[in-house]
Amino acid sequence: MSNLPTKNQKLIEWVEQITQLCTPDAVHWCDGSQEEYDALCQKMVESGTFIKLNPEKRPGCYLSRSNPGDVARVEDRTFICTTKKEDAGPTNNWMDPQEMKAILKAHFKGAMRGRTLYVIPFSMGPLGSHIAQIGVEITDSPYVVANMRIMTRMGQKVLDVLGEDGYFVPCLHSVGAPLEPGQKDVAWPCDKDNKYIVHFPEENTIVSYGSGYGGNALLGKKCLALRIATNMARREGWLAEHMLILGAESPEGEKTYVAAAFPSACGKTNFAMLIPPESFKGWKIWTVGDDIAWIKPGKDGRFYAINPEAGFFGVAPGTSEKSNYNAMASVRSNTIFTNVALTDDGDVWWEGMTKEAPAHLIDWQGNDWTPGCGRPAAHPNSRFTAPTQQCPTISPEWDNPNGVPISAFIFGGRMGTTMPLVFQAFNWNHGVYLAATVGSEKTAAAAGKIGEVRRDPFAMLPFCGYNMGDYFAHWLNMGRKHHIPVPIFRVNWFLKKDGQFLWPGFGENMRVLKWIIDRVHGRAHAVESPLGYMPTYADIDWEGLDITREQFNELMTIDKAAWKQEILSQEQLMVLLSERLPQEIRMERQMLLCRINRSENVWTPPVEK
Ligand code: O2Y
Ligand code: MN
Repeated sequence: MSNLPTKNQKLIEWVEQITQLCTPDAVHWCDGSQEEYDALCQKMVESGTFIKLNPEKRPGCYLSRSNPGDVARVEDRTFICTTKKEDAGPTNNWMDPQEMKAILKAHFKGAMRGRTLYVIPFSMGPLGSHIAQIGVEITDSPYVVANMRIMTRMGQKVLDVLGEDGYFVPCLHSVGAPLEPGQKDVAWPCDKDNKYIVHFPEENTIVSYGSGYGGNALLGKKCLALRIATNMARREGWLAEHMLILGAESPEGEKTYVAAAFPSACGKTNFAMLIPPESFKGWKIWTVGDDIAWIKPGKDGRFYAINPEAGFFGVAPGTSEKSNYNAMASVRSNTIFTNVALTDDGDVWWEGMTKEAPAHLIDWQGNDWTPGCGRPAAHPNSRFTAPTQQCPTISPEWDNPNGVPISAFIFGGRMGTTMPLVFQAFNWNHGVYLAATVGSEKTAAAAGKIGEVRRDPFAMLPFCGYNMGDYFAHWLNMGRKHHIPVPIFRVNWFLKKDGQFLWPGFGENMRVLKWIIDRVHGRAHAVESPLGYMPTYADIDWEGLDITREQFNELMTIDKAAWKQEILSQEQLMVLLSERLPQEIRMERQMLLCRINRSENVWTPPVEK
C-alpha cells in the first residue's frame, strides 16, 4: 500500500473496492510517461490489438480493428440514472439508480479476471485550471489507456494536482470479457450482448460496461465532459457544450473567439481547422477545440471557454488534404487509427482520403479489399486519435487555464432547404430558441421520411445529462444573469438545389464567419428579416468567389410556406418537452409565426441603395 502514487484516501479506497469486485490479475497505476505508453503499445502489438504502421510513413502510429459489433456510441444503451425519471427527461434513457447499480454490480463481479486493472488519473482541461475537472478512469482495456493518454492530460501530474483530498469524478469501465485460466484473448474484447453506458448525475459517477469503442469507453469525453458536466454546469452556473472553439485573427492582429455547435457529422472538425480563402490575406484561424467547450462567466462579465480535451477523436472518412489539411497534418505521427484500411506499404487509407483508392487494401475487418468489391474499406465511423498539439493551427491559447473570451455562439444543422445560410438572433432568448430548434433533415438512411427534420437541440440531444427543458431554462438563465450578452447566430452550410450543394463550404465558410465577426464588433451592416438580422449581398466579402446576387438570394431566401411547415413541425419537440418547456421558448415560436405570417411569400435580402 505504501508505494501507491497518491495519498488521496478516497481514491485509494475506491480502487481497492473495485479491485475486490472485479478481481483483476494485476493493478497498474498509470504515470502517463512515454515509456509507459510505448510499453503498452508494444504489448498490444504482441496481443494483436495494435498493428504498428510503417514508421517511415506514419511514425509512432498504430492501427486497431474493433469487433464489428462494437463500432460506435450506443445511444440506446446510454442511461441517465436520476432518482426521479423527470429529471433525466424524455430525451434520455432512464433507470432507477438502485436498480441499475444492482445490474451493474452483477456484470462487474469478476469482470476483469485474467486482465490488468488500469487506474487512469486524468484532467479535463488545463491542469489546475479553475474551469478544469479531474476524473479517474478504472479500465481493463490497454486500448483505452493509450487513447486516454492522447485525449486527456493524464498520469502522475494529475495525481499531484489532485493531492490528498482533491475531488475527482470516478469513471469505471470494463470491456466485459473476463478470461478463464489459459483462455486466449481476442484482439478486441467486448461483450456483444450487454452494453451499458451509465451516468449517475446526482453522484457525479460514470459506469460503462461491454464496449471498448470511442465515446462508450473513453469516459472523459462524452460521458464526463458532456453528460456529467452539463449537470455540474447547471448547478454551478456555467455551460458544458458540444461546441468547437476557434479564434479568428485579422490582418491587424485582432483575435475574436467563437464557439459553434453542430450535430455529430456536420463538419465541426473542418470548421475548427478552417483555412481562409486566398483572398483573405493576413487572416488566420486558430483551433482551440473541435468538439467540446466548457464555458464560465469571468469576473469581467464575459464568457471564457476552454477545450477540456487534449486530442482529436476525429472521423476519418471524408478527411483529405483538400477537405481538411490541418487534420491530415495532425495525424502524420503519434496517432491511433481505429477501423480504417491498411495499405500494402503499412500506411492507412479511408474513403475520401484520395480521389482514387489504392489497387489493394486490407479492409477494417482484416480482409482483402479491391476497388469495386462493393464494401467500404474503412468503417464509416472509423476514427483517428491524435494529439491536439500536432494541429498546425493549434491556438497558442489552447492550454490557457483561464480560457478564451467568447464573442459569438454559432449553431447549425444540416438542412437541404428552408434554413438560410446565416442570420443573427434578435436577442439572447431568440438565440436560445434558434438553438433549441436546431435539426437536420433526415436522409434516406435515417428512419422516417426524407425531408422530415430530426431535432437536435443545441446539438446536445445525445449528450445533455438532464431534462432538456431544464437545459433550455439554464441557457435562458445564463442570459438573464449575464451582463455582457453574447450574440447568437444560426448557419446552414448544406442548402441544396437539384441535388447539388448551393454553398461551397469548407474554407469559404470564412466569408460567413467574417460577417459574424464584424457584427460582434459592431462593424457589419445587416437588415431585419422575419428570422433575424441578415447580411445583404454587399455585406459579405465575395473576392475570389463567384457567387452572383441571384445565387446569394437562393441561399438567403425565406420561403413563407416552408417556414410555416418548419414552425409546425417544431410542435413535436414542444410536446415532447412540454412538462418542463420554458414559456420563453413557446413565446419565441409564437413571435416567429407572427413575423412569418406578416411576411411576403418569398423574402430575399433587399438590394442595397
Ligand atoms: O462513435 C463514437 O464513439 C464517436 S462519436 C464522436 C467522436 C468525436 C466527436 N464527436 C462525436 C459525436 O458523436 O458527436
Ligand atoms: Mn461530437
